[in-house]
Amino acid sequence: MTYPGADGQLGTPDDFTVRNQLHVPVGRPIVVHLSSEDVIHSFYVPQFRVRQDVVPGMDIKAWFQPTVPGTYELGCSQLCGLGHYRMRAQVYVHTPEEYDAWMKQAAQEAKQ
Ligand SMILES: [Cu+2]
Repeated sequence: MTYPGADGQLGTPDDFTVRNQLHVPVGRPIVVHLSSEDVIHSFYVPQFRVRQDVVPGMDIKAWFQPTVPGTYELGCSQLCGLGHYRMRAQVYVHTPEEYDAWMKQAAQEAKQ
């Protein structure tokens, strides 16, 4: 997952990447930009009722607004190849204060 960093803009030098963890603040609309380097995958968070195919060569956006802090499962719902079974991650929905603290720490760690 690539995060926009302090400036809130993707594609700038302060972007940073965290493997298999999607951290978001509660109560705000979240837009994810989905892209694939190989085959069709599918972004799926069952508890949010959000599913969007991810197609090579396309920048596809999906959005959701988490309402309850907690940890949720994110999986690929498209049989995409031999590694499909391990295409999973966690969505961490934080309070705004927790999210700000996480963002600050993750951005700092990414710089090192
Ligand atoms: Cu898959």
